[in-house]
Amino acid sequence: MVVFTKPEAMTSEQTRYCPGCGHGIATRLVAEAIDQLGIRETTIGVAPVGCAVFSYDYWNFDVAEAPHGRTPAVATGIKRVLPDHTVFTYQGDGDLAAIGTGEIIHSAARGERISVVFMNNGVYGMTGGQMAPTTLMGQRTKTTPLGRNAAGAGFPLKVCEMLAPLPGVVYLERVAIDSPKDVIKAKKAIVKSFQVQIAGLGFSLVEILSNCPPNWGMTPVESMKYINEVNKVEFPLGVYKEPQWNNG
Ligand SMILES: Cc1ncc(C[n+]2csc(CCOP(=O)(O)OP(=O)(O)O)c2C)c(N)n1
Ligand code: SF4
Repeated sequence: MVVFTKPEAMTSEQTRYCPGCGHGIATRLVAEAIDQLGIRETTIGVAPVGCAVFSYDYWNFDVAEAPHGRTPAVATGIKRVLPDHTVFTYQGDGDLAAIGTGEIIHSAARGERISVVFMNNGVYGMTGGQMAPTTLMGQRTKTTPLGRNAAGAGFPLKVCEMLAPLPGVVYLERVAIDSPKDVIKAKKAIVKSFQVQIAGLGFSLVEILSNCPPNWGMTPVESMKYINEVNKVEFPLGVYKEPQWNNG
């Protein structure tokens, strides 16, 4: 009896994500979702700049690479040229919520029929753990060594809450990857986001609360506990916009 196999939508490449990094979990969930829907031959991912970029080595389907933050713009172009394909972006919080804020807001405002998988780990992971727009109040990072304070660095950006009022946005959910129950929910949300796109409904985004153990100065286990006890308080999980399936 086979109990565990590699998804067809993943290659055999060895991971370069750090041990315990949530990118490893989410990269696999995307592949499992694509296998579940049987859309591997018609899916195109868009990888960003940041640790999320490594995903293109691990996925066994077409993936384009975008300049930093321009990920939704590249996905928009691909989707408009190939409307029958399932097109998604896989972005960190530096890519999506800092340098790429304009791209994500305007893609959402236009109601582009793309899916976005948004990895919120609260820091710029690849470049060594600088503050991101999603860094928590008081959180120590390389650029906020005394902890983020409002006077100097403002408040965390809430992407789901920010995009929810836009009429072109049809589905928004915030999930996490710190427990088996949350991982199952995260996969369901990714599947739903692809289904929304296949049904032609409009823009959707799944925000995943993730970790960055080396830059948080924690072990993988401590970082998972931190997501549960701290991150989920600032970023409540849940559906921020439910799709209306008969609107298509
Ligand atoms: C135009 C441009 N500016 C800055 C950089 C440097 N840079 C590389 S990755 C990165 C931040 C990535 O952080 P995030 O999107 O949160 O992804 P993570 O690594 O945490 O997954 C930055 C600023 C770059 N590559 N290109
Ligand atoms: S630096 Fe952080 S985000 Fe990047 S692979 Fe390592 S743990 Fe993951």
